[in-house]
Order: sequence, then structure tokens, then C-alpha cells
Amino acid sequence: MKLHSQRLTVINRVFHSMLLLAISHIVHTSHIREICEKRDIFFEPFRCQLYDLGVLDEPITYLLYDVNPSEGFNLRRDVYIRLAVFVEYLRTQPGYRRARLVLPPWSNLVHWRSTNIDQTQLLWSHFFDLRSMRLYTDVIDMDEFFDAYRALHGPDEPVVLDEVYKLKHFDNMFENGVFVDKFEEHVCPKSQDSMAGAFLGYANLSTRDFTCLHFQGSAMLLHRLLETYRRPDTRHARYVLILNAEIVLHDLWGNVDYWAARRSMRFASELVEVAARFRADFLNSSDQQDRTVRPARWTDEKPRRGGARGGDYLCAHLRRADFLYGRDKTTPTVQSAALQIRAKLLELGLKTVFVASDCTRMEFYNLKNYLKRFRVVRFVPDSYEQRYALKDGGIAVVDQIICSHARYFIGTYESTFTYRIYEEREILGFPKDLTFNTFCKSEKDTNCEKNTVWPIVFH
Ligand SMILES: Nc1nc2c(ncn2[C@@H]2O[C@H](COP(=O)(O)OP(=O)(O)OP(=O)(O)O)[C@@H](O)[C@H]2O)c(=O)[nH]1
Ligand SMILES: *[C@@H]1O[C@H](CO)[C@@H](O)[C@H](O)[C@H]1NC(C)=O
Ligand SMILES: *[C@@H]1O[C@H](CO)[C@@H](O)[C@H](O)[C@H]1NC(C)=O
Ligand SMILES: [Mg+2]
Repeated sequence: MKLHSQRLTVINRVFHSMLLLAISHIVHTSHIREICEKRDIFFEPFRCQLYDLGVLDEPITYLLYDVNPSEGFNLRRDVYIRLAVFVEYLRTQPGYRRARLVLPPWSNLVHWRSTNIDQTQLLWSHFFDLRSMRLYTDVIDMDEFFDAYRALHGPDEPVVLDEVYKLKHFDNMFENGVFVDKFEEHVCPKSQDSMAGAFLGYANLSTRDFTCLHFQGSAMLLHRLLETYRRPDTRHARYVLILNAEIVLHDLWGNVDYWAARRSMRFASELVEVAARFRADFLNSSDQQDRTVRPARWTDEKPRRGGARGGDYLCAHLRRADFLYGRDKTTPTVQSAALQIRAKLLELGLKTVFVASDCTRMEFYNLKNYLKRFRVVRFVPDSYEQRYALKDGGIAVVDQIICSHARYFIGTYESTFTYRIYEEREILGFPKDLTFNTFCKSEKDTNCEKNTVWPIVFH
């Protein structure tokens, strides 16, 4: 009897403290609505587990970044991975456990040549599945950032960032013959009317502090940077923007973290659907037939080398435009590319080649003429409306998706566009020899230098 009542009080106490804990959760969560909304708790419960109440006393660090305007779409995807891997690490560090990465909009990239469609400040959700990306780390699109800012500071406040860092290489990267991770302030050049704002192309973005830095090192060095300039009076949020983030290097390229972040970057479902329709209509290709079905979530993916078969077509990524000037020593002529494609089609017994290219109509016409006995197809939007909806960047992604599902892929030497297709095919599980292929300058030189093979790795 005595024993029983004792046990009851213990149970009672446990119950009480649990109740208290639950109440404190509710109290705390109401303060941090902007990071842990109900829908987040529903969709991403692991992100919203309040495992350590101390975390809630930490400010939210909003890490914004931008990339040198001349860099292309596919290098920018790589810069994202460096920062996503960094933020995922940062979130394990005291003081930064609520850090979030804000995605820079895509604005009039140099390769987007259609002038009759609006391609300014496109959100990442136009190209990527943000919900999938958030299963890697806490990333938000620019519109979500504005919403979060308004929620915290009121509706009519222009955004004032706390700190902006403009990065630049050191003049001498290998001082005394060694490369050490470091950063150092320097006087900003006069030409940079830095405080004027308009960061990321938004007139309503300005900053309290603007610092020019020589920077060399990996993303981890940003942790030291954030610590160096941390102010003790930061209360709820800290807004930091890194300009020229392409200067920041990978901690480790091609490791497990790289591939996890990479796998999380699934394309937006609208683009996947456009590609799927084209594959079905023109290439007799579908995921079931091609054995390229993947789990609904990238987190459930497993190694499946050799599992993918691909559709009955070869894909050639033939980079033209600026590559004809900057990289003329490695970029083949249209005729030579055609001869290399033909040899491969004959060897594999395929009749169809899908061409992904930034070539002109004339170049494509010539290519077709060199491949008369084969079917040569490329993706062209079926209406102005579709072109307007997809935009140049979306069309390029559709090309990449179609190439990722081909039986055999051959790409352009040192093109990041090609590298991103290699990666996609690694995720889908193709045998290496059907993926890591490179055009040579000449069809006669079969021993030319090839692109690097970076195979996928899993935990
Ligand atoms: N639609 C389409 N666009 C392409 C194709 N190849 C290149 N482009 C366009 O040209 C851009 C090329 O720039 P990046 O994405 O940086 O890739 P890259 O220029 O091949 O590689 P690096 O110069 O080494 O960074 C793409 O983003 C597209 O906008 C293609 O096959 N199809
Ligand atoms: C800043 O301007 C952009 C575009 O002009 C707008 O979408 C955004 O809501 C504005 N942000 C704030 C906080 O007012
Ligand atoms: C489409 O592919 C399937 C399976 O590979 C094949 O059986 C069928 O004959 C193909 N259809 C055409 C029209 O080529
Ligand atoms: Mg480029």
C-alpha cells in the first residue's frame, strides 16, 4: 500500500514536470513562430524538435549570399552546396543553432539570351523543389525571407542588414609557398558605392556595416568570420550578407556531405513534368521502362549503381557560344561532334540522339545534316506561353533532365553544365562508363583529355 502511494507521487511528479515542460514549449514556440510554424512541425518535425530550450535564446542568423554576376547557373549550384554544407555544420555550433541560409534570386544571367521574357529575380522555387532541399538544411527563398523580416520588424520597414562582407582573393595566394586559410580587411575601392544598397538587386535592401575582405579558405572559415564580427548586443536576429561567395571554397569536394546536399537539390516538379512529357512523346522513355524510378524523398535513396538503364537514346551536351572562343582548343566543330556521335550510336545500336546545346539554329541544322541516317531531336517549347513560363533557365534544366535519363551520355570538356548531368546520372544509378564521357576536339584524337570522374558516395 505504502509502496503504491509512493509510486503514485513519483508518477505525479513526472507528470507535473512533463506538463511544465510542455507549457514552456508552448510559451517559447509562440515567440519563435517565424522559425517553427505549425506546418514545419507537421512536415519537418525533426527540424522543430525543441530538444534544447537554450537554442531558443540564440538569435536567428540569416545568412544571405550573392555570386559574381558573370558566373553561370551551374557554378552557382555548386556555390550553394558549399554554403549549405557550411550552414548544416554551423547549426551544430552554440550561438548558431538557428542559422538559416537565404537563397539569392537568379537575375538576368549572362547566358539567358531571350530578351523578350522577364528573367529578373527568379526565385529558387522556379527551378528547385525547396521542400526537398529543406530536408538537408534550413534554406529559404527570398520571398520567405522578406516575410520573415516583416513578421519580426513590422510590415513597412525596409530591410536593413547588419553586416555585408565583400570577398576578394588575396593578391598573393601562396605566400611563402603555402596556402593558409585567412581573411583580412582592406579599404574598399572607391568605385564600390557600397552603402548605397540595392543588394541582390533589391532597392529596399541596405546595410549598417560594409566590410571589404581579402579571403582565402573553405566555407568553415566563415564560422571564424562570423565569430570575429559578432556583436554581444544581437538580440533576435542577425542579418549577414556575403558578396562574391564563389571565393569561398568547398571544405571537401565530393564527400558524403557534398552528395547529400547535392541529392537534396531535386528539380521543381513542373520542370520534371515537362521533361517527362517530352521523353514520353518523342523518346519512348519513362522512369518505369528506363529503371530510373527514385524514392519520393532523397533521404530514402540508396546506392544503386548499375540499376538504371535509361531510354533508347543517346544524349549529347554540346556546349557552344562562349566556349567557341574561350575554349576553342578543346571544343569540337559541329562536324567533328557529329562524327563522334555517329560512331557511338553505331557502337550502341541506337537510332536516336537527343541534343542539349546552346547552339544556334544554323549549328543545329548543320549537325542534323551530318547525321542524316539517325533521328536528331532537341527540346523546344511548344508555344510562346510555355517558353515564357519556363524561361531560358527552365529550358536548360529540362535539357539536363532529359540527358540524365538517356542510355548513354557524352558531354563537353570542362563544362559545369555537363558536370551537373554526370551527378544526376550518378544519383539515378547508371554504370560509370555510360555517363562519364567527353567530346574530343577531333574525332581522330580519341585519347584526348577527359572530364574528371567524381563518383557518388553514400553514408
Ligand atoms: N538550354 C540549354 N542551355 C544551355 C546548354 N548549355 C549551356 N546552356 C546555357 O548556358 C549556360 C552555361 O553556363 P554554366 O551553367 O555556368 O555552365 P558552363 O558555362 O558550361 O560551365 P563553366 O563555364 O565551366 O562554368 C547554362 O546555364 C545555360 O543557360 C544546353 O545544352 N541547353
Ligand atoms: C522589398 O522589395 C521587394 C521587391 O521590390 C518586395 O518583394 C519585398 O516584399 C520588399 N520587402 C520588404 C520587407 O518590404
Ligand atoms: C517503346 O519501348 C518499349 C519498351 O522498351 C518497346 O517495347 C516498344 O516497342 C517501344 N515503342 C516504340 C514505338 O519504339
Ligand atoms: Mg559558365
